[in-house]
Amino acid sequence: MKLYDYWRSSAAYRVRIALNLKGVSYDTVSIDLRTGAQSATDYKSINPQGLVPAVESDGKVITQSTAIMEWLEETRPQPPLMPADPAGRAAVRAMMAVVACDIHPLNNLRVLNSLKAEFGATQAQIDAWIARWITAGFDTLEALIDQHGEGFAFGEGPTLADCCLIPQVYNARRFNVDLAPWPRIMAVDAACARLDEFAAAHPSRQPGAE
Ligand SMILES: N[C@@H](CCC(=O)N[C@@H](CS)C(=O)NCC(=O)O)C(=O)O
Repeated sequence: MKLYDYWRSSAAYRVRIALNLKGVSYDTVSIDLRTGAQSATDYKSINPQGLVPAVESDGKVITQSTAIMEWLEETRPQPPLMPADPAGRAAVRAMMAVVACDIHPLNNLRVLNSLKAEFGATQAQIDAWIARWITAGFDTLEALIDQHGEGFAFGEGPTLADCCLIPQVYNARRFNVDLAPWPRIMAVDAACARLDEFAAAHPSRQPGAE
């Protein structure tokens, strides 16, 4: 399996965690977002959207991190990263969506570049924008973890909710967002950091990391 990856991409980081938890070995193809490699013709022939991650397996390409993780769960059910019951699965998907639909897309590189280039936003305004959407999403996740978490975001073991949450916590730290208001998220982050599968997926341990 090939993962089209970038060390600091939080969407790719989600997939790295899920691959590690499933025990799937893979080769990394690094797409350097700093040089615009994601928009090059050769990469766009893999992912027409020009975003990482993408996965190539048995001649098929799969894009979008949540689709990749759900595909992994369906094709490699052990260990399960989704609860057994439909209501539990819906709760995990809701947490995934808070990160992948309601926080991350607003803070993505192309959005930040557009705020700067088209609307003249200063770095201070960009930082406030990033913190605003992380705060809204983390307030929600804190309440959801209170309802569903028992050590991890949902239940007593890692699920796809943690695969989405932990990279978003990394992004919050990267942009100097104070995490003190969300003690439950912090506790989940600490629990996940103790697992090798999460530690090995950390951006600092990827090829090309600064
Ligand atoms: N919804 C997509 C988001 C992918 C995404 O936005 N990837 C970012 C890195 S985290 C990217 O490739 N950005 C390049 C750009 O904005 O030009 C997913 O979950 O896979």
